[in-house]
Amino acid sequence: MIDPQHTLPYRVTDRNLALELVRVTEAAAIASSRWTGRGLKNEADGAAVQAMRAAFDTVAIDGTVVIGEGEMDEAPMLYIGEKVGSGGPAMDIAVDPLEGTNLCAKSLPNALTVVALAERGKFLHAPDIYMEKIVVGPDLPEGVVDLDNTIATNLRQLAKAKNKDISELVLCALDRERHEEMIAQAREAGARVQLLSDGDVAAAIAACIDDSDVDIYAGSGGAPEGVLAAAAVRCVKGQMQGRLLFEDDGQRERARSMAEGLDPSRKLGLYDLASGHVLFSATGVTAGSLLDGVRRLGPNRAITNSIVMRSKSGTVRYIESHHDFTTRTQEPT
Ligand code: VTB
Ligand code: MG
Ligand code: MG
Repeated sequence: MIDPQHTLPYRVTDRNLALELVRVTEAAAIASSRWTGRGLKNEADGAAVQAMRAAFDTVAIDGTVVIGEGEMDEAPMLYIGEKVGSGGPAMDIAVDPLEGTNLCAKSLPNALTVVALAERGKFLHAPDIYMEKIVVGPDLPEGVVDLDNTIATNLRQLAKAKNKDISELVLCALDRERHEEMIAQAREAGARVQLLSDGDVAAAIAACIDDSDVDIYAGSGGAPEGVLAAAAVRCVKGQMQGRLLFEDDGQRERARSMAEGLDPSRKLGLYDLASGHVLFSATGVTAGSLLDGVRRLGPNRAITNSIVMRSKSGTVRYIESHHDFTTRTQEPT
């Protein structure tokens, strides 16, 4: 039910919104899936952005993009500060319309479309720089891992808390030169290392999910992706820390002006990244360990798989949707 005066408490509306959000990530996934494996990452990204932007028009919120495609002058749609939604409760929106553009272009696993929503002011307004991140799953002692520890210490403490041998632990990290030392130290400590070419939002979620083989995600990736990952980690009650990595004073100043009161140089806890009630939705574009990709059944039908979560209830829904394009004038692009 839409409340025209927006007087209903947030708790009434947020349930419905979670399921509205999945339509947004589904639309983006269907659109970008037409570019899977075609080596054209910008086209794939553009299709996702356009579809996601259009899908937001029907979501009953007064939304403001805080993590988006860039500044107003550099992004035509879903730019930071853009208003989206058809009216309703004031919400902040974090998006990555195609998380893993290269994964989609190369038809590699785990390309996702991602949206997170929170009440106004609850997401860190992270600039597009790198963030050092560490993520582990739920039901572990608070502080079992810490960005200030060496990776070997973190692995040792995690192994103890999980009652496992270090050799049974899997650390997931982006395959980048900047992680060489961390990877070497993790292997030296006895852990296994799973290297990804891209896509650390999926990796952060994998670290929190029981039936994945990942025990810990660590390393540096995009700060916007860090906020999206934090939204997901909140929903599944995992632990996460982040630290923005500034390359110069200009970046530091920018982060300060965006971060609204928070000292952006310090180690950030999960709630510094995403607080309040958080909703999260992601849809698979290419098949991966977390979600199946978009499957096309002829020209007029497709199946999508999504994960939709709310921090308040802790419910994690896997939604398989069967789409029939003949009932629309056009495929939801
Ligand atoms: C990171 C990571 C993303 O791109 O932003 C990465 O967070 C870019 O890192 O998940 P490099 O600059 O080292 O290539 C992704 O992997 C995909 O957007
Ligand atoms: Mg993107
Ligand atoms: Mg991304």
